[in-house]
Amino acid sequence: MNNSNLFAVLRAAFPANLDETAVETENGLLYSWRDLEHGTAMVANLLASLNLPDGARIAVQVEKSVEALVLYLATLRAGYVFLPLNTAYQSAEIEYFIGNAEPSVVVCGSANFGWISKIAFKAGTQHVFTLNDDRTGSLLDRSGHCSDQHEIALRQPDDMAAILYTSGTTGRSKGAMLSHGNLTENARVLKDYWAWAEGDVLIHALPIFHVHGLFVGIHGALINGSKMIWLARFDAKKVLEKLPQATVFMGVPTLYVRLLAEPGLNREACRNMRLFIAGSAPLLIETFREWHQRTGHTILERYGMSETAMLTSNPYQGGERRGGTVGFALPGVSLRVQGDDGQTLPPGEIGNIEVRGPNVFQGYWRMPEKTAEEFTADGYFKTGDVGKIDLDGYITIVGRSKDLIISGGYNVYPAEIESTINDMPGVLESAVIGVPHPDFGEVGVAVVIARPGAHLDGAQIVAELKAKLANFKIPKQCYVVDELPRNTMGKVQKNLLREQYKSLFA
Ligand code: MLC
Ligand code: AMP
Repeated sequence: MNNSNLFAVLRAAFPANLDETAVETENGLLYSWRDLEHGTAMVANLLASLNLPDGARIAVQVEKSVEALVLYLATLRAGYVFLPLNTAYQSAEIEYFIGNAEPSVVVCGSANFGWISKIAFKAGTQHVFTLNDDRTGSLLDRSGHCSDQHEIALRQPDDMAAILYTSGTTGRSKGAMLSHGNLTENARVLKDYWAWAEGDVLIHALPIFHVHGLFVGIHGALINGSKMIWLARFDAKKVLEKLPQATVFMGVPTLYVRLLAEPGLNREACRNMRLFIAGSAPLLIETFREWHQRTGHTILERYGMSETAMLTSNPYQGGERRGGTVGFALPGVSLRVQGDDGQTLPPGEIGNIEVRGPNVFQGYWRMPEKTAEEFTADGYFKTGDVGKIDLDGYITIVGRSKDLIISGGYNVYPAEIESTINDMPGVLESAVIGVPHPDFGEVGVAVVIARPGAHLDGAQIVAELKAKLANFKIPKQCYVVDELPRNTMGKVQKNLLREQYKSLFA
């Protein structure tokens, strides 16, 4: 029987010589393909020995390391569902994810074991392991006793491989369920579209708890049997140092902005590079142009989402990479722009982007009504992005119908920040808006009204938020004002606030 397990597909692409280097860390540690094969087998055997139920979730909040990569691959290999969590999440956020997903296994850093295990055991999790970025922790201790031989679990294309939580414009975060088929299909399409070839080397400098670093980066390299240069976190100087040994780089726009600030970024530094890919947030045309001037390379911008993996891409070859656009729908993806009346709009007109294809997710975890709301009657997923398709077929994203800020490639939902601020004593109401920022592209700014007689301090509100929410969600400024601009219906006019504060960081 054909095994549709994504790990089986990636494993089949390992080079014949397993002694070659698969991953090289910034400290010069070398992991061979055999290390990946044996390491994933050992961790998969550990998971298999736990007698977990079918479809068990393995929730992971750990610092980036090659062992964390092995844990991801081992989870696929054993046929369980990987649930990555941003290391910036604080206890209330973790409590929600663990309570909602009910993982059988939680893996966290040793330093967080105390509070995370308490949350996990309360939610019914049976096993909590630790994994640190210095190759220590109970996960490795325990799997060290397991066999390095493991038969890859049989999976069907529709079986779940991962759950990625995405925040919502209303209510709590939703877990997007992605199947082995969704991820395999996307990885195969991108391998061809971006012409991955023998000898490619990827600089992997993104976090591995979101689509970009976890799927596009890792699957892209592995399905081509390509080596990765593995950086624990993005550091412009380190990337620059590694560029001559690499051929492919992927980043959110902030990474390109920071690289451009390095005087050493020039044609010579990029002499062996084949491809620079950007996505997760809009790439400014200035960045696109300056990159071309400095390096001679044209950044390839693409567009995707947690619910769909990659949807569109500028061409690698056979066409122009057009700055300001996200290119064409990928092979197999149907993309249309709809008017508010549900009719497909002609080229050039701006409307809601809807998509269909084998990469589109299976639905939101235990939220059938939410899932139904986000699909049209004819099976298209409503992305919440607003855009247009020009006469040549290039797609441009012009905005979002969802109230969302994308800061340094991370999504921040104003509704979540506002409700946290509104729960603070003395607060009557708040509005959080996104304003342009030279480094992060966009950042949040909070505008707050106090209850009559209450005295509020913006800095104090920010300090309180820091204790409750992931750091990237914290507004960079908080203003206490007397009133918010409203329309005749009484609704806060965020567009006017955005206009008022747009030059704050210019
Ligand atoms: C860090 N900070 C941020 C931030 N990242 N603020 C706003 N937005 C961000 N993204 C703040 C911290 O709160 C902290 O503030 C200060 O910056 C330093 O923190 P740090 O952790 O040291 O920052 P740094 O390492 O410089 O991180 C910046 C970054 C990182 C750009 C490297 O944010 C990053 O890796 N972004 C990539 C996100 C990503 O992978 N997105 C893909 C999503 S997938 P203070 O006040 O505490 O000092 C997706 C689908 C698709 O969207 O299409 O790909
Ligand atoms: P996430 O929910 O983190 O997966 O974020 C997905 C969102 O990121 C999309 O719905 C878009 O709004 C945005 N996005 C991703 N790639 C791009 C891009 N190239 N240009 C503009 N927005 C993008």
